[in-house]
Amino acid sequence: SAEDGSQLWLRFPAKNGISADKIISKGNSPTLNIARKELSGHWQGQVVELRTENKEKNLKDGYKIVSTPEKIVISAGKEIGLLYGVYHILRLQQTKADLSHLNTVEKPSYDVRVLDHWDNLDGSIERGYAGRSLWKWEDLPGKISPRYEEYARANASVGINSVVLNNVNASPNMLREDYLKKVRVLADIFRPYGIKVYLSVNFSSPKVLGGLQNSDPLNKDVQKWWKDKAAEIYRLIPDFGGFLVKANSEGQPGPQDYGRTHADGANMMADALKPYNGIVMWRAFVYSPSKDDRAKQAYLEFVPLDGKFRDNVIIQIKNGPVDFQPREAFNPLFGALRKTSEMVEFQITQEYLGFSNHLVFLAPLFKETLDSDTYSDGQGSTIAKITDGTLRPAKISAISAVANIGEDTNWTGHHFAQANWYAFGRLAWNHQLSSEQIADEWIKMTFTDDQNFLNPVKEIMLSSRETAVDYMMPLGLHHIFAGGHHYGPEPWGDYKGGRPDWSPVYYHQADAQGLGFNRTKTGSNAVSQYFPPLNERYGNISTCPENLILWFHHVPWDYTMKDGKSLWDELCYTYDSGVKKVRDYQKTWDRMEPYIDKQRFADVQSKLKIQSKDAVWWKDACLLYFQTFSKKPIPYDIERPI
Ligand code: GCW
Repeated sequence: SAEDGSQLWLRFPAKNGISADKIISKGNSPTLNIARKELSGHWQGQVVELRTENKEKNLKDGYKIVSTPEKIVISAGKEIGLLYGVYHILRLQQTKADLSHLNTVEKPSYDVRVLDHWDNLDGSIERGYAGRSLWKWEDLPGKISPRYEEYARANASVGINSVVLNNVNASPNMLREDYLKKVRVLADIFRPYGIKVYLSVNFSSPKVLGGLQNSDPLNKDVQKWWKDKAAEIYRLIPDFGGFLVKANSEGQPGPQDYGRTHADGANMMADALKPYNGIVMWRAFVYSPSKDDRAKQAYLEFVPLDGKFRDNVIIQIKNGPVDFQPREAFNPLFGALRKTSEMVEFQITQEYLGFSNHLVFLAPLFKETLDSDTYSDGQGSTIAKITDGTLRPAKISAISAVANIGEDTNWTGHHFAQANWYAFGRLAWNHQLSSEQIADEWIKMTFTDDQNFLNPVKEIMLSSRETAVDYMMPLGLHHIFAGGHHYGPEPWGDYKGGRPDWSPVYYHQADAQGLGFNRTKTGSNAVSQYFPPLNERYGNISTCPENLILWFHHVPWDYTMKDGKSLWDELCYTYDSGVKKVRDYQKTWDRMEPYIDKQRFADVQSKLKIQSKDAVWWKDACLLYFQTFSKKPIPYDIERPI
C-alpha cells in the first residue's frame, strides 16, 4: 500500500496508462513486453514509439529519447535500452517534468552495475538490517515469491544489471547442483529485466564439494574441476555473469594456502569462465593481524601482481583502505594498478552507519570517492575516470555495492534507506549526477513534490552523512565501533587476546600527547602509497584536510585547528554539532506530518528518536573516554554528558 513503503520509488499511477494502439513497437520479446506493460499500465502522455536500431549499438545499454507534444521516440541498440528508456520517461512523468520537447542521449558510465548480496543459504544476511533474505532457498526451485520479479523491476528502473546472490563469505554448497537449479529460476526471472546473476564462490570448493585432495590453483585436477563446474553452470544459465571471490581474507581460504598468489587463483577461475564470457571479480579486501598498518596491506599485496591478471578479471576494491567507515581516505590502490581493471565496492547496507535506524543518505559518500583525484595520471585522475574506462581503456568497467535489501515490507528497514539503493543505481548509470539531483527525484517519486516537504527533507538528506560523521567519528577517526556488531561506540575496546587489528584503540591511538593514527613517514608511512602531490599533502599536518587529520596524523590535544580551536575543543564541538543536527532533523520532520501518509511519517519519526539518542550516546561515550587522555574540560556551552 502507499503507506507501507513496499512500492519503493515506483509509485506510478495505477493501471490507467495509454491504450495499446498508442504504443508503436515491433517484436515480441519478454523485455519488450515488460516495456509495453509499463507503458499501458502507467504512461499517461503522448504516443510512444520504441525502436531498436543498429546505429545505436554504441550506446551499449543506453538509449535516445526525442519527443514532440504528440509523440515520444525511444531508440536503443538493445531492447534493454528501450526498457531503461521507458523507466526514464516514467520517472520524468512522476517528477512532473516537461515531456514535450525531450532530446536526450543516455549511456551508462559502467557496463557492469552490481548489487552484492551478503545473503547466506540459511536465510540470514551478514550485516543485513531489513529482515531475512529475499531468496527462499528452501522453497526454490518450485515455489516462486512474487518479490523476485518486483526486485528485478526495481533494479531495472535504476539501471542495475548484475546481482551477486550470496555472501562473499561463501558456502561451498552454493555450487551444488541442487542449488544451481534454484539459481537458474532466479536468473530466468531476472533476465527480461536485463539482470545477470553472479555467485560468490568459496575457494576451497574443489576440495570440500568435489572431494579433491586440495584446491591448489596449479593442480590440474582443480583446474578441471572449475572448468567442469563452469560448463555445468552455463548449461543451466547461458548468460551467467561470473564469480565474486573473497580469498585469503578474514579466514577465508585462498591461493595463498598453497603458496600461490591472488593472480594464480583469479586466473584459474577466469580461464574456466572465459569460453562463456564470464568474469571474475576478485576482492582486494585483504589484511591480516600483526603485519603492517591494515590500511596499507591491500596495496602491498596487489601492486606487485599488476599485469599478471587475465583480462576477464577485475579487482574489486572497497572505497577506503580499512572498511566502509563513515569517512575514510580513498583506497590508494585506485590508479595504482595500471594494467588491471579496477572497480569500486561500496556498502549500501549501513554496517557502520547506524544499521537501518539512522537516516544517512549515501550519495555524498559515493560521490566523494568517485570524485577523488588520485593523480595517478596527473591532475584529474579521479576514481570515476579510472574505473569507467575514460583514463585507461578498462577491459571491464564495473561498479558494485553491498545491498541493504531484505524481506521487510519496505525492503530496506528504514524508508530513507531505499534512497541509498536508488542512489547507487543512479550513480552506477551516471556518475555525473549530483547528490542533490538524486535526492530531489527520489523524494518526488517516493513521497511528494510539494515544496514544503521537498526542500526541508532534501536538506536533511544532503547533510545527513556529514552529520553522522560528526556524532560518530569526526576529523578522520575510524573504527571505534563496538566489537562484532558495529552498532554503538566502544573506543576503549582493546582485544589484546584476540585480534589487535580489530581493536578500536589500535585505530585512534589516544594517549596523553594526542589522538589519531600516524600514517606519515614517522609512522606507518601509508601516505607513501598515494601519488604526488597527495603523499605530501596528506603527510603534512598543515596541509592535510582536517576531515582526515586523525586518519593520517597523531595530533597533539592542544594543536591549533584552522578555526583557532584546540583539537580537543574542536572534537567536543563537532560531536555536539552532530547531536544538534539530528535534533533539528526531528523538529523538521515533525513539521512534515501534513504532507505524507501517517504510517511512513510515524515510522521515520520513531527512527529519528533512536538516531538522536544514539548520537548522544556516541558523543558522551567518545568524549568521556578521550577525556581520560586529554585531561581537559568539556566546554560549558556543550550539552553535559549524561
Ligand atoms: O565489513 C566487513 C564486515 C564483514 C564482511 C567483511 C567483508 C562479509 O564486518 O562482515 O564479511 O567486511 O567485506 O568481507
